[in-house]
Amino acid sequence: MTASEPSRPPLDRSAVADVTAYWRVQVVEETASTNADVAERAKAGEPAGLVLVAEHQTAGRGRLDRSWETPPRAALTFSVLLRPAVEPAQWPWLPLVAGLATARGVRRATALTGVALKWPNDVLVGGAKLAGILVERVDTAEGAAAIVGIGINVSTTTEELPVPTATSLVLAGAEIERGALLSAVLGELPHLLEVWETATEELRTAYLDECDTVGQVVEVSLPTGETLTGRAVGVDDEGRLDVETDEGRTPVGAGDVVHVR
Ligand code: BT5
Repeated sequence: MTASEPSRPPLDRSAVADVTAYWRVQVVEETASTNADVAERAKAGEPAGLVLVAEHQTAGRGRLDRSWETPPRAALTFSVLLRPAVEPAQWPWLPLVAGLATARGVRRATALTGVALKWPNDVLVGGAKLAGILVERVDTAEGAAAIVGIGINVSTTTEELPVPTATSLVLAGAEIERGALLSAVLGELPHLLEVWETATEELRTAYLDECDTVGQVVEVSLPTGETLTGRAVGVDDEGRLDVETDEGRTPVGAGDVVHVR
């Protein structure tokens, strides 16, 4: 190791001891994708509460078949298995809930300022992408399960980041052990999941409080290939972004957002 190479110890499993009442944390050295593994486990009957962490993912997944790339031990990459008892209409809120838990966990563990959410679920620091979230729904014999995948860049260097719009905690000025970060994010989840299951209005208020997108002029690339430009004015009951354009208000359920101003 040269002086410029970051030190990357294995994740400290003892750091998650304080969240074991809710979560069963398992760590693997390497796998293709923790979301894929947890989906298989869910289909095989695994109960809610499993958290699978990979020291390295070789085929990490993003949304819409995109990839999530992180060097070994440079990031915190994990997936949480939930079996939510909520109405289907409320499910689109789940990625937003996961983003909120991630942003709060990062803030609590690092004391960084400038951590914010970009709709639907990117966590930004100083406007650059620190973390991504992929929520997948799978049907199982025990009912619908949710796989909540979270990837947070921790010690990734500028040269290692796959895109110039990304950043890491170290680049933002925070040094944190990944087990402690995992514990902080998992510690935020139970309360937020409870709010999700019971109180949309409280959740919306909490989300809007930390979301940078609402109030900005945005360009949204829609899954159809079209682009919608307008001002983001709110988030509706189904977690969709309300965008005001010359033609009126359009709720956007899925898409990639660029903050224009
Ligand atoms: C996401 O997708 O941001 C979801 C990422 C979810 C990753 C976690 S890790 C644990 C779990 N297991 C998995 O297999 N996945 C989850 P999306 O919004 O589609 O963003 C993907 C885009 O972000 C890529 O096309 C790149 O442009 C960019 N990207 C890829 N790797 C990145 C990284 N490490 N940091 C920041 N941006 C990245």
